[in-house]
Amino acid sequence: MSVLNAEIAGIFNRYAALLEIEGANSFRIRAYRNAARTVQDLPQSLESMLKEGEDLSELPTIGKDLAAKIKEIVETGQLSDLQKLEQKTPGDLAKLTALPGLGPKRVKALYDVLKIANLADLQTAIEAGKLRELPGFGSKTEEKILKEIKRHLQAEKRTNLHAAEQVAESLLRHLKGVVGVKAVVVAGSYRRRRETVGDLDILVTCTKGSNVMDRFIGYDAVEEVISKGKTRSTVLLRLGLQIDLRVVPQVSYGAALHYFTGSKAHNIAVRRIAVKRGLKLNEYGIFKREKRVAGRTEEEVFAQVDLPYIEPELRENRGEIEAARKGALPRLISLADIRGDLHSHTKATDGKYTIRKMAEAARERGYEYLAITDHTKHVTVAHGLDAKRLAKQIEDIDRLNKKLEGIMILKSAEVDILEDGSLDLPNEILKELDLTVCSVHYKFDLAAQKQTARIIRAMDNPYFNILGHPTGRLIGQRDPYAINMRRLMMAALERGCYFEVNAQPERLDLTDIHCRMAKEMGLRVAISTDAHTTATLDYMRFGVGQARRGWLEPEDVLNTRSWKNLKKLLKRR
Ligand code: DGT
Ligand code: CA
Ligand code: CA
Ligand code: ZN
Repeated sequence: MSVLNAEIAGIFNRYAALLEIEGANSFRIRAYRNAARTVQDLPQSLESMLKEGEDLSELPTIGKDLAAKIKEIVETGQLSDLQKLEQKTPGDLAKLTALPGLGPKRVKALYDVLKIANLADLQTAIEAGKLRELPGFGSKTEEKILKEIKRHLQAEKRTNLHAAEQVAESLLRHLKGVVGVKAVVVAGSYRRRRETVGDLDILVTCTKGSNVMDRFIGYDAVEEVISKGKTRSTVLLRLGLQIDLRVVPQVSYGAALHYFTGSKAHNIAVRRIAVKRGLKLNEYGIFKREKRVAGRTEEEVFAQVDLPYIEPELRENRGEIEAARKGALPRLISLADIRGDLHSHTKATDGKYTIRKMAEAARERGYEYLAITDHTKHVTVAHGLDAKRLAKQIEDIDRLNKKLEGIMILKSAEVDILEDGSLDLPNEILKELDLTVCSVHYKFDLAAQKQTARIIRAMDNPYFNILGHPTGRLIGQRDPYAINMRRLMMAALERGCYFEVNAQPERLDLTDIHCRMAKEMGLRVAISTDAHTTATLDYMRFGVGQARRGWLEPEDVLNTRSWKNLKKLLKRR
C-alpha cells in the first residue's frame, strides 16, 4: 500500500463532516479536523514514519486513538469507522456541508424535506426555485449557494500545489529506482509553481527496454489506468489527480522539458520566433530543414532563438520573452536569499510549539531572525493575547534572546484589524514590539469601498507595519474579500507600510499577479509562512514560488535583509 498524507487528511475531514451531520459531540469533530490539518502539514509521509517505527501519538493533536486510525489507513487504504458511517449517511451529504452557508443541520433538513443528497440535486432544486420555500432559505441564499456549487465543481478539478508535491515526490522515488531510468522530472504547471495543478506531467529518459511504464502503472496510489503506450501513459490516482508520463530520447530531453513545462501561451510565442527564423520547434528538438540543431538541454533550445534561459515560473507569456530579448529578465528571488520569517504562531494561541522550539527550528533553517506573531484578543477561537499576556510574552522573549545563540526572536503580534479600522490592542503595548503584522479575520463581506477604507484606517496607526494575508482568500474554498488593491498598495506606500505574501499553500496571498503589481508600484513585501508548527516553516518555498511568478527580486522582499537593515525600513515616517 502506498497511502499519501493528503489521502489520510481527506479521510479525516470526511469523517468529521459525517460526524457533524450525525450530530456528534463537537469536541470529537474538532479532534478529527485538527488531526487532518496536522497530517496535511507534515513534511514527511506518515507511511514512511510508520515504517521507521516512529510513535505517531507524539505528533501534536494526534493521540493514541488517532495514531491507531492512521496505522489502519496506511495498512488497508481505508478507515472502517468511516465506511460504517458512510453506509448510514445517504448520498454525498458530507460534501454539501463544505459549502459556505450550509451547515450540517441545514444539509440534514434539505435531505429530510427535499431528498437532496448531492451537489447536482441541490443545483436542480435551486434552479427550480424549491429552496426558497423552506424556512430559513431565501432567494439570496439560493443565489449564494449556486455560485458556491459552480466554484466547487471547478475547484475540484484542480489540485493544490502542496498535495501535488506530496504525490510527485512519492512517485519520483518510485520511478527513480527503476533499471535503465536516467532522468525523471515533473514539468507542466507544477514546474512553473502554479498554486494549483490540473494534472502532473512527468518526463522520463531511459535506456531501451526499461520497464518504466509497467512500474508507473503499478504505482499503488493508482485508481485507474487511462492509457498505456510505449512513450506515453496516463493514470488517475485515488486522490483524483491525473498523471501523464512521457518517455523521450536523451537528445530530445531539453526540447521536451521546454515543451511540457509550457505554458502553452509561452510555447506558442517561442515557436513563433523559431518559425520566423526558418526553424521548426517541437517536443523533439529544434530543426533546420530536417536536421536537429538543438534539443538536449533547454538552454540549447533557447539559444537557437537567441534567448537566454528563462526560469519556468516566468513562462506565462506575460512579457518574459520581450524582457529576455532586451536582457531585462529579473534576477528572481530564491529560498537561499531569505534571512528570516516574519509571521509565526506559538502555543500561546493556536500554534503547537513553544517560542523556544519555533526559534530553534528557524535557526536550523539558517535564519537570522524569527518574528513571533501570535493572535490578539479579538480572535477568541485562537485564545488571542490581550495586552497583559502580550506584555508577559515580550518579557519571555527578551529573556530567551539573552540565552539563545544564533537566532534573534522578534517581538511581534498578528494584530486584528477591527471592523472600524482600529487595531485590537492599544498603542501603549504595540510600541513595545519590533514590528506588527495586521490582519482582517472577520467581516469579510463589506463592500469594496468600506473594506478598503477599513484597512487604510488601520494603516493610519503608526504601529502598523505589514498587512497580513491581504485578501483573505483560501484557494478553492473562500473568495478574496472585496478591496481596491491599487488604492491599498498606494496607501501603504504613502505611509511606509508593507504587504505580506502569506506562504501557506492554501492561502498564497498575495497572488503572483498582485506580487507583480506591488513590484511595479515599488511596494516591498514580506514573504512569511504564518507557521503554526516547526515543520511548516518550510512552507517558505511556496511563498517564494509565488513571488518568483510575480517577478520579484531579492531587493523587493523585506526578509532578504539583515535585521539591522530591515529595522530601518520598518521605521514609519
Ligand atoms: P495544468 O495541468 O492545467 O495545471 O496546466 P499545464 O500547463 O501543466 O498544462 P497541460 O498539462 O495541459 O500541458 C502541459 C504542457 O504541455 C503545457 O504547459 C504546454 C504543453 N502543451 C499542451 N498543449 C499544447 C498545445 O496545444 N500547444 C503547445 N505549444 N503546447 C502545449
Ligand atoms: Ca499539467
Ligand atoms: Ca497534462
Ligand atoms: Zn491570520
